[in-house]
Amino acid sequence: MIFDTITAISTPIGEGAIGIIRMSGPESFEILGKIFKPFNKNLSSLEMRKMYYGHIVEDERVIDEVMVVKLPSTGSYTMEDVVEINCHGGMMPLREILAIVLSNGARLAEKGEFTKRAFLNGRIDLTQAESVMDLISAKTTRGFDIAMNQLRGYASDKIKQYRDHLISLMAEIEVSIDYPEEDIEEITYDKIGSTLSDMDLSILKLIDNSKSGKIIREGLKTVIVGKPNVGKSSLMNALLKDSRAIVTDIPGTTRDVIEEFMNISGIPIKLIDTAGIRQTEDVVEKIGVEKSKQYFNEADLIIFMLDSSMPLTDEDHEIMKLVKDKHSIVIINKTDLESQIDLQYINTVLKDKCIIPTSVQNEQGLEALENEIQKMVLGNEVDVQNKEILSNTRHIQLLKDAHKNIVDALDAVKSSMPYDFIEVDVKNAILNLGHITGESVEEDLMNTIFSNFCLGK
Ligand SMILES: Nc1nc2c(ncn2[C@@H]2O[C@H](COP(=O)(O)OP(=O)(O)OP(=O)(O)O)[C@@H](O)[C@H]2O)c(=O)[nH]1
Ligand SMILES: [Mg+2]
Repeated sequence: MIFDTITAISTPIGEGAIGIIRMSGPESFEILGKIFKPFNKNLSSLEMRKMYYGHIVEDERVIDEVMVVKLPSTGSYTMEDVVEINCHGGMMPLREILAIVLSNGARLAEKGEFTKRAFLNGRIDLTQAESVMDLISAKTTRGFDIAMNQLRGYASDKIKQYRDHLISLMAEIEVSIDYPEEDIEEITYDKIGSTLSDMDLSILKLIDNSKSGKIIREGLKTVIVGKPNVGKSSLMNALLKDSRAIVTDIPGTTRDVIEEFMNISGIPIKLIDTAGIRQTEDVVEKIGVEKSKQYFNEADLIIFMLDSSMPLTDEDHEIMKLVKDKHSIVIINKTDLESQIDLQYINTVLKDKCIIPTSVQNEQGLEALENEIQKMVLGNEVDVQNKEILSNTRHIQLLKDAHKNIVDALDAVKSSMPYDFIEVDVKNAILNLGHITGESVEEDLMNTIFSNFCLGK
């Protein structure tokens, strides 16, 4: 494939010691030749993969002192000729040099275009390309490890292996349909069934592993709910060790939703403090309460807070009903005050929940809460060392789709449907798996994926 030459500033915006401008494409070296004056060297003598000191010049005017490196297409990120210009950090040198590169024939790269080229030129598959973005945005070391394993292609290998199995199965089925009279070993329902059952089990296992992968990548959405004034914002602040949310003794203090990330043993927790749920006529608070309910529904985990210093109210009862069927932890707060709450009742109604007494004010019970959250996430033993783990929602959904195709195919086998029917499901499974690694990928999907990247990557 022939491409034009793209360029972008590859370091973050803002002041820094150095900044890097990158070019990739067939004209990279030629453009460099027009704008770079190496110190004590001839341009033609510059070797690949070596850094050279010199000046970026425009019409004899020196723009900046730089270090420059040329990377050949055989060993670059994009598999094209690449030039990296290390200049002084800060917006002025970076912008000026970028403008010069552009005026000498390069085009400004779109978001993610360098990585897209690596994909299009076959250096990495789509799963690996997407993991590059995960690496950049990883919030904890566990998230980083998963993304790194993905970049190394462990998950892709597994998916490709499944896909290859299905392709050979399909080939066998097809031969039986097309050449029934030929003297070849005939495929049987038993054989198709056993191949598909094996596949069914391994894909289910991968889906199961990946549940924790998604949490580690995106954070466990943890929503603190409760009636007004129980101490939700105080808990948020205590867990973050920061006065992030406003705390007062006035019920209805929090009106908007506050979100912050925290890290519990490498699990990113997206902690969400919400407005206390109650009936209210206040227009602003009402919107806040509606939002709380919406977040409640989308939560991975609910922290339901009660105030031990007062008897249960209608609001508590209402929330309790909602919490029952949710993944949740119950916090009985303000245990430093005299207890007025009916603990026995709570223990009965929420008997299968973990109930933790706390005094957020005295920092009591917080450790127990953190331990419980950790146990809940790692409970189904996320083996992060497990290298074959998918963490990206798009991948997991496609894997689930492929799994559904296989279950359908198995059903067709069990009811001895004609081979054509089975073949359709197998074919769809192959397509869905191919979408994960990019073996079969449409243009617009590809564009959507790469547009999520940052500029210059
Ligand atoms: N005695 C005692 N007071 C607490 C404790 N935790 C929080 N409070 C107090 O309870 C009051 C309400 O705390 P907030 O954290 O604002 O409560 P909230 O649930 O966010 O309230 P809304 O935002 O109005 O829904 C404040 O005066 C806190 O200082 C505790 O463990 N013990
Ligand atoms: Mg609050």
